[in-house]
Parts: sequence; C-alpha cells; structure tokens
Amino acid sequence: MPASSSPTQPPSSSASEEDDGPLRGQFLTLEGSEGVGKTTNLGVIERYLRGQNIDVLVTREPGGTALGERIRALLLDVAADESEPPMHQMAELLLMFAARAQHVATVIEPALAAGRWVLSDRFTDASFAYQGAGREMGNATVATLETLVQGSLRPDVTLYLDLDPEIAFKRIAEREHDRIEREERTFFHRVRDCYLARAAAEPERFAIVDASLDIESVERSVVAALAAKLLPA
Ligand code: Z5A
Repeated sequence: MPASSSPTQPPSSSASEEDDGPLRGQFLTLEGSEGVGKTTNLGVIERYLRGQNIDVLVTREPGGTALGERIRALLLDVAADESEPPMHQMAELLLMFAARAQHVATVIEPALAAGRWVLSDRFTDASFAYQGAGREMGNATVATLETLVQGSLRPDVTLYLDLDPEIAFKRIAEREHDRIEREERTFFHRVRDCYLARAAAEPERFAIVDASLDIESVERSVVAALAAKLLPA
C-alpha cells in the first residue's frame, strides 16, 4: 500500500500540508497485452477513483502529450515496417523513451507534485515486456533508459490484465492491426511471460487480474484489486 494516501484519504490540505505543500499523488498504471481490455477498464478505474473523491489525471503511453502523440503515430504506423529498411528495434525503444521523457517531465511529475493522482494506460513495464522481452533486447538496456529518463519515478500500483495472447487476438481479430500488433504470436507469448515475471518479482506493486472472464467480471475484479492495493490492511 502506498504510504502517503488511500482512497478514503485523498490528497487534501491540512496544517502540515499547508507548510509543506500538497501530499504527492499516487501513480497508477494499467498494463497488459493488446486486446486484453485496458481501454475498456480505464474508465472503470477512473470512475472508481472519482467516486472516492480522488482527483485523477488519465493518460497513456506512448502518448500523453502533443509530442508524445506524434511519436505514437510514428511508432504504430505500419509504413515504418514496410519501408526499407524497417524501423530498427533500438529506434523503437528510444522513441518510446523520447515520448516518455516529455510525458514524465511535463505531465506526470507536475501532476503528482500538485497532489493529483495519475492513471496511465501503459508505462515502462511495457518497454520491458515489448522491447526487452518481445524484441529480445534484454532488461539492462531498458533499465538504463528507465533511470536516465525517470530518475526514481516508478508506479505505486500496477494493475496487470492477464490474458492468453491467443484469446486476445480473437478479441481484436476484426480490427486493423497496428505495426506492433503485426508481430508473430511467439512475440506476444514473450511479452506475457515478462509481465508475469515482473508481477511475481514485485508483488507489492502489481495486482494481476484474470482478463479471460466476461467484461463485467473483469471490471469487478479490477475494482477489487485496486481497492485491495489502496486500502490500508
Ligand atoms: N508499447 C511498447 O511496445 N512499448 C512501450 O513502452 C509502450 C507501448 C508504452 C500501443 O499500446 C502499443 O505500444 C502496444 C504496446 C506498445 N502494441 N501492441 N501490440 P496501446 O495500449 O495503445 O494498444 P493496445 O495494447 O494495442 O490496446 P488495445 O488493442 O486497444 O487493447 P486494450 O485497450 O487492452 O483492449 P480493449 O480495446 O479494451 O478491448 C479489445 C476488445 O475486446 C474490444 O472489442 C472490447 O470490447 C473487447 N473486450 C474487452 N474486455 C473483454 C472481455 N473481458 N471479454 C470479451 N471481450 C472483451
């Protein structure tokens, strides 16, 4: 449980805060493979937090700023892989972190410092999963960039929606796939394995939600998992 606040104790002013400024907000992230239901559940989490009188800023990666959204378009454009040569994996990784640098410096850090909570649809766990494991670039390079770009900033709570990639692909079969979604199936199995390993290594931060259930059941599990992470034991 993050030490500084809970849903029943949203950031608010008190005598000591007036001296020291607002309590720092909590940084929440939502992770999972494509088609797992992140977008579907983002609104559920936002409504839950607002129902607890928590002022939450909802954002996403890659993106979250005007510059970041332009970088996102570059990253997901299928033309980048149809060109000759296709986007190099290091270019992909650095673009992810270029967008993140802008996002952290101009959106996430200022909001947290002002006492707002931040809910991000993906963050650096995705770089470990997709570039570190999916592209097989390894953890060390990603970890170096993580420290360079974020300093000590890490999510307080991460909800990981877990789903067999074979089921996820069926859910998004009808829609057009972006550049990364066009990867082979083994890529997405490595991504899932990495997320599960990171969740096992950091059980305090991660909550794993079984995303194979129907939409309403997943929504209930998401709220229950978040409440369990945020409420004092
Ligand atoms: N990426 C990266 O490589 N490195 C990084 O550092 C970062 C990102 C930050 C864009 O991410 C890509 O960037 C992503 C990882 C990479 N690439 N891939 N592949 P994104 O988050 O914007 O894109 P996405 O993961 O592809 O999101 P998505 O496809 O929109 O999936 P989703 O948001 O998790 O799912 P959804 O849209 O909520 O649901 C998909 C469908 O399933 C939809 O029709 C729903 O109605 C349905 N659904 C949802 N839940 C259920 C349940 N429970 N049962 C049945 N059907 C359901």
